[in-house]
Amino acid sequence: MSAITNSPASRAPRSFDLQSFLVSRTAKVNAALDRFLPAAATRPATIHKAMRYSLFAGGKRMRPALCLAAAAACDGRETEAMPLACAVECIHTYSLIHDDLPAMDNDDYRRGKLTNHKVFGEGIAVLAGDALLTQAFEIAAQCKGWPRYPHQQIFLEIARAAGSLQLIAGQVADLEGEGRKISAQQLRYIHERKTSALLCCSVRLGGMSANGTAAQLKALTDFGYHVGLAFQVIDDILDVTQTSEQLGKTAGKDTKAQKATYPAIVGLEKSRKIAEQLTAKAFAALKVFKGKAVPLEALAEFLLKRDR
Ligand code: GRG
Repeated sequence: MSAITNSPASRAPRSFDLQSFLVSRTAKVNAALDRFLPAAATRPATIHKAMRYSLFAGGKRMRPALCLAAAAACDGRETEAMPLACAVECIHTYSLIHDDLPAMDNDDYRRGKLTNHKVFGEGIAVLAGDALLTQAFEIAAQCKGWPRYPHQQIFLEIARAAGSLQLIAGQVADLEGEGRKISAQQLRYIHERKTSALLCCSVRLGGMSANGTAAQLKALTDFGYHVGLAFQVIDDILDVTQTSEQLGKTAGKDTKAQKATYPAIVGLEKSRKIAEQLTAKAFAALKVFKGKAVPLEALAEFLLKRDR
């Protein structure tokens, strides 16, 4: 990945080095997650090994990066956003472990490694997912709480994004849509919940950790919603254009499972256009930050152009 350049489609200034930002923030997030989680040898060791196996399997850490960048856009301190960035990554990892189970997407590879149930067995994989979901709330409880956003508000934010009206609703609709012809509108419903809700929650939590104003939170919501939708369109494109080695998970699964995706419904070219349009909307939402949201802009652009 190279530093952002000033091509017409590129919004972040040349001086911003996204690669350094991602490398340094990933290292900080990994160190914090390591502190927050029980050590691998803590009894019962199997579950702590299984939780750590998937958490440290090499995810891109996009949700924590978005959370920290959103805090910076609102003049917040990254150290205060860190528990929330880690909480979101725990929820994301839990959802991946459960999604890979034979009862759901039935995948053998994730993040370039064997899936959790392939290594630890299905029972422990279910429990590792459950434990990471619960761990997220324990970690979030360690945030300091802010005048506009006390702990209750923070918990509500996370619970709603991960709950049966958002993340789980998206997964239910995804499961029920397999092998069926669904409309672009129904597909949008799935993407809003399965993908966009947690990405949106990540930036909102970053803003909350900076005690952001209602106007700032509204802008972050708008940004997160559109980046989240673009993220899933790109994910669907990568599923049909990249190899399993490049993705670190089984490529071509959507076609095989007869899943509705943007490439399947509108074709690859139109799908790319849609992802660009969604990213442009995300950029537009950042206007209120008057140049202080450069890392968020760079992340949105990176997510649009990513190849894995
Ligand atoms: C099981 C409740 C439950 C939900 C599962 C995560 C999920 C919902 C399904 C997995 C498949 C999928 C396409 C999810 C949409 C979100 C997404 C694209 C996840 C992958 O996120 P990345 O690319 O993964 O950020 P890494 O591994 O880099 O963290």
